[in-house]
Amino acid sequence: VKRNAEDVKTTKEIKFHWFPKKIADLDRCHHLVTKFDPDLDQDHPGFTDPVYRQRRKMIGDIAFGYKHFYSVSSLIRREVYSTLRDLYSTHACSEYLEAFRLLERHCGYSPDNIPQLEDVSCFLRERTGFLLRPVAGLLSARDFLASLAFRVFQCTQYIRHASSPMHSPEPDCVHELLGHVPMLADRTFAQFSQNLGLASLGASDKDIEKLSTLYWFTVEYGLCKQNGEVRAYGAGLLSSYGELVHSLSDEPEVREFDPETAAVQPYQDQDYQPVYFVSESFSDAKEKFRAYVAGIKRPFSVKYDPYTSSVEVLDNP
Ligand code: HBI
Ligand code: FE
Repeated sequence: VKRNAEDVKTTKEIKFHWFPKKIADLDRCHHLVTKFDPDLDQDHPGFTDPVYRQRRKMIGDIAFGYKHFYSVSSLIRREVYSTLRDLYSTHACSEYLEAFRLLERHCGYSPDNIPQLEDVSCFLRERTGFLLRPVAGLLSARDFLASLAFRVFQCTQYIRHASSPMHSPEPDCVHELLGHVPMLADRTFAQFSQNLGLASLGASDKDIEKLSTLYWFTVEYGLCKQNGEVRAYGAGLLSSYGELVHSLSDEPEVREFDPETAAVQPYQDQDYQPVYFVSESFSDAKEKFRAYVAGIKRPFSVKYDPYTSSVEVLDNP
């Protein structure tokens, strides 16, 4: 057992061991004893089995790398959560608001808590069959879109840097949990997301680029009409106080959603969007998207089988 010199402190003449003062300090309580270790103990049944020892090492590394999740991020989180929450009732679409209420009631959404990925994933599975899986950062558009085909959303788990609580250049757990998750709990929106994913499978680089731009102007920055008002449903808007306000002000240009146009509209990932697209409803967006996809050329078509979570590839006649 290795201990650092600083682990033994001195007060007056009495020496005492360092000990954990808060739950996150348990990250430092990770010293293993070497007894019964499959790498070191020749009598261990796995000692002569390199495959077993390799697997144990992998599992062990995950445990060693584990960090207590809440403490560092809860302050940033409280500030962002409360600030955004105040805007939702006037800026978010009704589908978002309904899911958000449920997430607060059943899933540990609150200013002081970061819910566990697994709890949120179970919630989504019951609502729409979407699952969350952890991802380490920004994925290629092709890989990211492909996962949507299986109703899997690749979800980052780290939080933005504390020096910039209201903005993150890359997706972080605030963006995923406050932006994407509530919308993925809506059936029509979930189907729309999966359709985007299915359209991307095996598509040309050029079509991936277009689908990715469509994703940008709908899933990330989409607006929709509700009871004569314009509301936000895009995750990039619902997770950014500044842009959420900007998008519903009279500064930006707002156009009617049309996939052909949105797929080639240049977009801005460094600043607020100058242009947004507004849909009549999700069903309307879904139908328009269906027509758009029919125009994408692939030498095959795909059919999703929900019983086996797999796609069937059919050759075009
Ligand atoms: N990767 N992890 C992650 N999260 C996203 O939201 C994401 C991504 N890669 C690409 C992407 N989004 C979009 O910009 C589209 O290209 C699909
Ligand atoms: Fe996103």
